[in-house]
Amino acid sequence: MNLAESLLHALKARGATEIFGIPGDFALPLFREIERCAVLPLVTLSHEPGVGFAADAAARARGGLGVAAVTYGAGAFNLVNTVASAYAERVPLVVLSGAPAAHESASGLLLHHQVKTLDSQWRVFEELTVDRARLDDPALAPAQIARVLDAALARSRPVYLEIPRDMPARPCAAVPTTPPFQPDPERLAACADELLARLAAAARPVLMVGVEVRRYGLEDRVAELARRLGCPVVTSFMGRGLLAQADVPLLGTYLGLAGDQALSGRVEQSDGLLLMGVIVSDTNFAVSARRIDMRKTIQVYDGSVVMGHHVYVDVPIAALVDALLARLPAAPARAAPAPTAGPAPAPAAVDDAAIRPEDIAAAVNALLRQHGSMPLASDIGDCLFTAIDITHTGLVAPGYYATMGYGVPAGLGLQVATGRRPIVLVGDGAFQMTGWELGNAGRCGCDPIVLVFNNASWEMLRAFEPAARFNDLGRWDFAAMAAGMGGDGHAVATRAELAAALARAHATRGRFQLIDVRLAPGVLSPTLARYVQAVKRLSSPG
Ligand code: S1T
Ligand code: MG
Repeated sequence: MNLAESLLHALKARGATEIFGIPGDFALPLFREIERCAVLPLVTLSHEPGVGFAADAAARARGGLGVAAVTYGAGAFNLVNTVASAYAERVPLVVLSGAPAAHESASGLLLHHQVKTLDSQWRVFEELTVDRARLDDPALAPAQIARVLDAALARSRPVYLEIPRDMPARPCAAVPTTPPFQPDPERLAACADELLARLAAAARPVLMVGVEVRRYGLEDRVAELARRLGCPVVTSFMGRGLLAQADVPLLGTYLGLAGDQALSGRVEQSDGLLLMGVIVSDTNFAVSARRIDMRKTIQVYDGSVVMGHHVYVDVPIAALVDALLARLPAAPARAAPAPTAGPAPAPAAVDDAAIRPEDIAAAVNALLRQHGSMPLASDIGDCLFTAIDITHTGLVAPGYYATMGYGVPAGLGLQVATGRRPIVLVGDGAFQMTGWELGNAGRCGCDPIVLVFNNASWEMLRAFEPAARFNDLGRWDFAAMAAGMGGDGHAVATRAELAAALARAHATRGRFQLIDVRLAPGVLSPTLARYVQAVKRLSSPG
C-alpha cells in the first residue's frame, strides 16, 4: 500500500464518503492516486470556496469527516474562508493540500505558488485547525494521519495535512485505529453529580441544545435526557432543527427579542439554564432582552463543563450525557407525544399578490407537508431568517460564522454525501458568489431545488444602512441562466406562480431547479425585521 492509499482508507474508516477537490501541479500525484485507488469518489467543482463549503456540508449532513483536496498556494489560500467557517461552526473538515517535493523545497529557488516562505501556508492553517501534519516521511505518516484525523473527530473542528508531491506513491503502512479518549471517571462523576444538584435546586430549569449535540450525533440521547429531566427544551439559533422529530417538551428556537417572547422569557428568567453544546456567541445571545448572566448557567461546550466558578476540563459532551442518563430514572411513558414546538406554520396563500419572504417559507412548508421532509441548505441573508419559519427539518447553514457563498455548494455536498435532494435557500448576492457551482450539479448526480431570494440588493445590510446606494445590486435574471448550466429556471413574482413553480420543480428529477423569486427591495422577513429592530434597540445609547 502507498501513502495516499493508506490515507484514503483512514479517511473512509472515519466516516468520509467522498473527496471534494480541485487539483494543481503540486497535487497531481495525490489526485492521480485518489482516482487510481478509487477508495473514495473524487468530486471536482469549479472554485475552491465551493469545494470547502461542499465538504463542510457533507460532514454536517452525514456525520464523520468532510474532505477538501487542493493544490498548494493558490488553491489552499482560496479555501481559507471555508476552513475558518468550519472552525467556528465546529465542523470536522480535513484539508489535504499538495506541496513542493523535498528536492524542490531544497532547491533554493522561489517556487511558484509560494508566498513569503515555504511555511507561510502552514502558518495560516495553524490559525484555522486543531491539528496539522506534513507527511514527508512514510515511516511517520501512519501515526501522524491517525493523530490528526482523530483530533478532527474528537474536537469536531478542521485539520490540515500537507502532502509533498513526491510522497503519495511512496510505500506506507496502514494507518492504525486509536482507542477513543476516556475521561477521568472520578472527575466525570463529580461533574455529573454537581450538574444534577444544580438543576434540582433550580425552580425554573431550561435545557438549551446547540450545535455540538448535532456534531457528536447525540440527538437521541439528549432527547432521552430531556425526557428524564422533565424541563422545557429550546434550541439555539444554530441548533435549529434539533429534536424536531423527538418526543420532548420542545418550545422552539431561542432568538431573544427577535423571537417568541414567551419562549425568550423562559430562557432569560431561568435560574437553571443548561447550555448543552451551545456556542455562547452574539448570534445566539446578542439580542437578549435581559443579558443572561452566564456565571449562573451550566455550560457544556468544547470538552469542558463550566458551572458557577467551577470548571471541569476534558469531559467530552457524549461521556457527560451518558453519565447523566445513568443517574436519572427512565422517564414515564407519555400518554401522547409532546406538542410540536411553537405556533403552527402560516398556511400558504396562492394568489396574485407579490411574494414576501414569509410566503416562501409558507410555500415550502406546504410542499413538505404534501411530499414529506427534505433537507435545507441555507446561505446567509434574509433566506436564513426565513428558514426559521420553515417547520423543523434538517438545516445546514453557517448561522454563527455567517459567511456568504455557502448555500449552493452546501446543497451539492449534502446531496452527494447523503443522496437526499435538498432545498437550497440563497440570496441574489450570495448566488453571485458561488451559485455557479450549479453548473456541476448534473455531473455530480445532484438536482437540488434552489430558491433565489432575488431582491436586487444586499438587503440585510440595507436594513442597517437604508440610505446607502452601495447595497444596490441590480436585478439579475438568474432564471435565464439556469439552462446554460444544465438546469431549469423559473422566474416567479406572485404567490400563485411560486406554488406552481415549486410543484413543477419537485416533480422534475435529474436536473436542478432554480426558482428565481422576484422580491421587492426593502422587504424583510418578520424574523429579520425583528432582529434588526432588536439590534438597533440594544445598540442605541440610553
Ligand atoms: N462577504 C461574505 C463572504 N460574507 C458576508 N457575510 C458578507 C460579505 C457581509 C454580508 C452579510 S449579509 C450581506 C453581506 C454582503 C448581504 C447578503 O445579500 P444577499 O445574499 O442578496 O441576501 P439578502 O438580500 O437577503 O441580504 C453579513 C451580515 O455579514
Ligand atoms: Mg439580496
